[in-house]
Amino acid sequence: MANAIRALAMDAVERAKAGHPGLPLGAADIATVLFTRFLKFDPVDPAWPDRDRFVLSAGHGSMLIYALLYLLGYEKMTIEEIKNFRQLGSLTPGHPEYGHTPGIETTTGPLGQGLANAVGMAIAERHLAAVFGSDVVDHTTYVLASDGDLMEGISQEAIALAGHLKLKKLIVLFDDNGISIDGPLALADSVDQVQRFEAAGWAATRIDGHDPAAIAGALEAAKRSDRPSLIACRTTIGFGAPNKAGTEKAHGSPLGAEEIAGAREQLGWTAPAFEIPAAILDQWRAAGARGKPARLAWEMRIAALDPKKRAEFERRMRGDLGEALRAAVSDVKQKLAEAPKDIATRSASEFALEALTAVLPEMIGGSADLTGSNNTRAKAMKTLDAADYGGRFIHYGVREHGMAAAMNGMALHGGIVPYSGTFLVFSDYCRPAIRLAALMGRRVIHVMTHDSIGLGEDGPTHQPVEQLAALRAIPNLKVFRPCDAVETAECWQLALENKSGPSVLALTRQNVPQLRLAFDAGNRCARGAYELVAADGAASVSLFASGSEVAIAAAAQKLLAAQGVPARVVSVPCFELLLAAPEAERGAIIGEAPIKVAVEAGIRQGWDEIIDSSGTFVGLSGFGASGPYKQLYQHFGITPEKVAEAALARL
Ligand SMILES: Cc1ncc(C[n+]2csc(CCOP(=O)(O)OP(=O)(O)O)c2C)c(N)n1
Repeated sequence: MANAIRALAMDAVERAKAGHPGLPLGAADIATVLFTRFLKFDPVDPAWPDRDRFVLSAGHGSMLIYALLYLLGYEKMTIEEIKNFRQLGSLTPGHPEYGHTPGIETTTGPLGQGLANAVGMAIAERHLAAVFGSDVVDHTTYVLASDGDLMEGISQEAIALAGHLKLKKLIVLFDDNGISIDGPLALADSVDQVQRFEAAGWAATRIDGHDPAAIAGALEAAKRSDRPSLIACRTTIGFGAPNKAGTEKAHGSPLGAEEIAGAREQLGWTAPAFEIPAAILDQWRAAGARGKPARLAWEMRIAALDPKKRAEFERRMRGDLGEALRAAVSDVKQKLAEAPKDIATRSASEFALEALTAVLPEMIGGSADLTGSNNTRAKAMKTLDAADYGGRFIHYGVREHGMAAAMNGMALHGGIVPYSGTFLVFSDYCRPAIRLAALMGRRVIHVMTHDSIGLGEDGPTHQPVEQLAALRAIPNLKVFRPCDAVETAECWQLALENKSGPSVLALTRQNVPQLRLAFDAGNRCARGAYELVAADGAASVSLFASGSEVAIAAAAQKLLAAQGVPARVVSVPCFELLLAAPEAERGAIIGEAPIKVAVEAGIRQGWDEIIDSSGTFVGLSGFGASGPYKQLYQHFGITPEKVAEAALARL
């Protein structure tokens, strides 16, 4: 049965003239034992909520999972798809893509991410089991990880968190083949992975990854463990290839016709390319049918649940927020209209979160050791830890990358809307995971505070300058930078309603005045920008700004008015929404004023889409500095006077 995987992998890579045969050939025995005897799944319903999750963290070995999906009888994975490996539009892209191929749990390829996603999936499982009971949620998350996955720094964050949280239903199978692209691992690495995982609180063992009995024994032990488990499986990369096995030559290129012929002989595989002998295919299909009774039994249990509980579970798995969100946001805005708050937007976010987390139990918050600074913890939230998986706030530790990737895993698992916090400048430490959330279209929300030189004395290492532009460059990511407490509530609503992608909320450390004093029933941020202050008469100047600089623009507008220059102020909390608005609406928001000035305490990049290259930008062109924030704004010339001057200079 394992040789069926091997044959499909070598033949598909050969036909595509590109791909990675080494891992599927080496890990075929591990995968065969796992998928035929342990993994709980049903090809008839790839999205069955209580299925076990399998993450191929080493995404370059994609032919392993494609071969499995075909052999097990996933309807869409036909032999034609296998033949079309790596071709445009096929279900068999170079690296596994979530949302594209049924049966793929997460998009992998950037090494280490899948492993960290799996930690999030395992957290989601424990949490939902605590909330809904093990009758409803009871599954295991399996990972196949390579040397490369374990060399990446993110793996340390992920395994430390998993060990700390005692995620006993997380099992990592390490394809311990001692080979990476450059050659033997010994060129670059001498870590004892078993000891490393043990040090992080895992159960860890080393076995022969070509011995089915040893693989099964280790999996059985792992399933009984009270800790997450690592099974280091000694394998030979390119197993079966007569000359290339055990060498980097098997890693990432077609084996070649001669080597494939030799492998067929060595493996005793006589069937032609892309043909699986009926007896073997039947065995695989029988393995694929194995999970159906478990799925049906689960469906019976769900059907027998208290209807309210069942509806709530199904709502959460669908990711619908219901009416409660709108009412909660409206209530927050009413309160702000009655008693305006001149507070930092991070505090405004906390104010909104108190209301939102109260009505949305699927929100799981957290912070990378900056809870008090990010204001992400609502008072009623209990800590989610090994003693109480039912808690809703995760202390991720100083692990921004692992946190962001675990959040992706929770969002992929379903039933949870993860949000968390760090400083905006450390978005760089989260970026690879944010990019994948955007690529996969998953709803994760990053609260990123201390969003400019406005953080003051911590100085240029902590002052984001290029991060807003860099985040805005990621497709399908929404970057919100609200200007006051009301916009903060509105942006939270938009982030939560953004079901098909991640969002970043860039929030201030320093206080800002509440600029929106009247109650608006509608969400004025929904188009990404809007006229906050109208000009007295036909505007000759449009002032655009985001976040803390909107108040500066509003003050500049008054200075200009005093000089008889009619100017309007446009608040721009979200570029992406503005640029996606229909042209006529976008045009109306941007307006006709001949002079356009943008103000943002960051670099100019990106603003030209709004103010054109002919517009004037008041912001930064280099790093910040250490000092009290008001002095920094003076020092860098981001003041109402300078903004007014810049506009006047253009008249
Ligand atoms: C973050 C990241 N860096 C680099 C790569 C390119 N890359 C793909 S596989 C690989 C290493 C291959 O070694 P290993 O993980 O042991 O896989 P094997 O050779 O056993 O298939 C590298 C560097 C990548 N996919 N992701």
